Amino acid sequence: MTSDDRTEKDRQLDGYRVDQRDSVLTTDQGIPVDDTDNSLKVGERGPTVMEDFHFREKITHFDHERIPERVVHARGSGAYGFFEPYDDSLSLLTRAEFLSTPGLRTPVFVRFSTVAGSRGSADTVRDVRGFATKFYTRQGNFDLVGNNIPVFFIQDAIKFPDFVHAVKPEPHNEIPQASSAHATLWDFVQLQPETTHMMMWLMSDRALPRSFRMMQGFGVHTFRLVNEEGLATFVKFHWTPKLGKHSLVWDETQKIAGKDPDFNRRDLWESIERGAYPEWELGLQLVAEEDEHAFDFDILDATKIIPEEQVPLRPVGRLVLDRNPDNFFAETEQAAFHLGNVVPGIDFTNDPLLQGRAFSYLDTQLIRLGGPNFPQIPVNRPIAEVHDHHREGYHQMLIHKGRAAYHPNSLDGGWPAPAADKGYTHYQERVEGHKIRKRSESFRDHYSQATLFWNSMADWEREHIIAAFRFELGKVDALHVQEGVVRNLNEVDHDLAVQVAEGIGVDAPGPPITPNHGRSSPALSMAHEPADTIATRKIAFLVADGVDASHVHSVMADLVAREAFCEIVAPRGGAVRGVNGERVPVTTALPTTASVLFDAVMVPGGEESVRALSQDGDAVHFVTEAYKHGKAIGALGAGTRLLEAAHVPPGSEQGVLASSDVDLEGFLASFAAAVAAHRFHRRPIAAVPA
Ligand code: HDE
Repeated sequence: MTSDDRTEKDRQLDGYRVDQRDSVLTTDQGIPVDDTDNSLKVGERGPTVMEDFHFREKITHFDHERIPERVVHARGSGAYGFFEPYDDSLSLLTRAEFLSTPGLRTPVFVRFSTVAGSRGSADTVRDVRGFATKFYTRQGNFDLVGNNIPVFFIQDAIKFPDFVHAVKPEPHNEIPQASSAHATLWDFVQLQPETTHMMMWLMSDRALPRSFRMMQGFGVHTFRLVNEEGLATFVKFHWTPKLGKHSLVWDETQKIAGKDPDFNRRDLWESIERGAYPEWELGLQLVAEEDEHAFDFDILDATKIIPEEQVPLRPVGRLVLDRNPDNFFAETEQAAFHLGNVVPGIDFTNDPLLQGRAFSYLDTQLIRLGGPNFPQIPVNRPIAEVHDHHREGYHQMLIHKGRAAYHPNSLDGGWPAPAADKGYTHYQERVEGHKIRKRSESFRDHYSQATLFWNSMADWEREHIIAAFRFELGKVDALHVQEGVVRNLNEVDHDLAVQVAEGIGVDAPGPPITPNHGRSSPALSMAHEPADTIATRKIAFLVADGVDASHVHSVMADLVAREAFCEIVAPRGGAVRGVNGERVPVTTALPTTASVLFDAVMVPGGEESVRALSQDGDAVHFVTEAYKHGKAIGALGAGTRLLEAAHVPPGSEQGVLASSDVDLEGFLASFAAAVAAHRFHRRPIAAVPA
């Protein structure tokens, strides 16, 4: 990156960065330290003396290094980048300049997260993923604190503590970690049918993203855009990944959780380090104020989507992440997102979930970051100027000059003064009503959209959903809870409920109260993703001594030209010997890796290499397991014999490409197409022992 490409936020952070190269060790007071390996003692065998200020300071700081983790979304990883609108067309609808100034690159920090697990939990658990974006706009910070699923579990924020207590590890024994497969969650679910739609998404492959870079993001709530005239338009925010939306399969995710618990975090970090910058398109669903009631659901209900077939996405700009943080704690851990951070031109609606969030996010930072001055932490600081009458508080970093920390004042010239027409003006919505604790009748239908989701799935997506329900409910140790969930599922789709009931061994339900309405929304399925790129897909080349190095070179050159990431995997590290004595450097040794960490496998030829691999249980398992998980598998020349050893049947329609080397061009094109297809879900794998 040249210095000209740097964002204003990046330059601001320079003032806080500390480069310790060529520096001597000092205390926090700047006193040089001559020895940090031995405490100050009376004689060589002690005792240690109290006056050892360096020892005291070192231990004290260490004792205080931890802060509370986030109460939800504790595990996450972040990156910086920018947002750029395509044109100025939104200027008619919103005062938000960052959405409508062509060429204006607004710096961003994005944090992705899981929800239920604690900070050290595995990345690939079945869970919702957070997708929180802080836009450092010239008009102040705007935080779009979204998820990778467009609906939520509950309709009213007052239910959030109940829901989170149910999904988190159970309070008596703190089991299970980072998993919804336990009785308390499903007890809550069966008693609170508003969760049904979200549970359909959670049991789908959406909860198992292959990469943060390959998942959608959603603002979830309906917000408002407000223009210069004060006119509003309802809006839903959508992030669409440039690399397409892709998921892992359940068996794979469980194995990755052990092999590489940092799988998604590493993937984000590595792709940015390699210059393959993740990118999303921002799309908006816009609904005129007068159409608020034009739908058969309430647009203020966060358990509902607006189907894209009804209100198509309007593409408005792109988000690019191009820089990893320098320090995880300072930046990613201390990043404080707040749904209440909006800029002029973006406003709230009366969605009761949204209203509650507007309180919670500020409140939670006070305990997590230890006081009201957390907006001064470098990652949280706006690039817009900040002037206020707030004073003091823990960790105050600023030296406010002047006498008058109040408004109005005459002693400091009346400054800082209200911004008049440049200021944030709340949308003047007319509201009236009785003060009541009640849910709107328009929030009552909990099943129609769950059915819409189910109807929109491809057959393999449905199989995965049924398997997920069977797994999760199979872990529930209370029969009445299992039965309660099946009763709710029956109102989604009878066949779904029957299949889940059969799998967990409870009685199949009778006919539902309301039969399946038969409608679908193709945009909800992941089966229609274009298979047009293999960029950043990880491909393992399985090799041993005696490998045909020309196969390695020609196939790898082709895949790299298509922007795939290739690794040479061999029984040991270092290098292997090619069939003509050449040195082939090894990227990863088999004992340190596994097929689950790759998207595809390539087995080059070379009699000796393939013979060795066929007798190596790890190598054979690598291929069998990749087959089981639906991954593209290629083999050239003698390499095809490793597929035989792994009992993997060749067949291009199922993504297994074995070639005798005659038509390399044809092989390369078909292999790349198979990798781009991501997964082959129709393989007969029931009996595959991997
Ligand atoms: Fe959050 N949520 N949430 N949430 N949420 C938090 O704030 C809360 C909800 C989301 O990377 C907390 O700083 C309430 C919906 C993300 O730092 C907390 C309700 C959506 C993140 C909180 C919701 C989200 C959080 C915990 C119900 C998707 C991580 C730590 C009304 C649109 C942000 C923190 C990051 C984090 C409260 C529901 C997304 C406690 C009360 C709906 C991505 O304030």
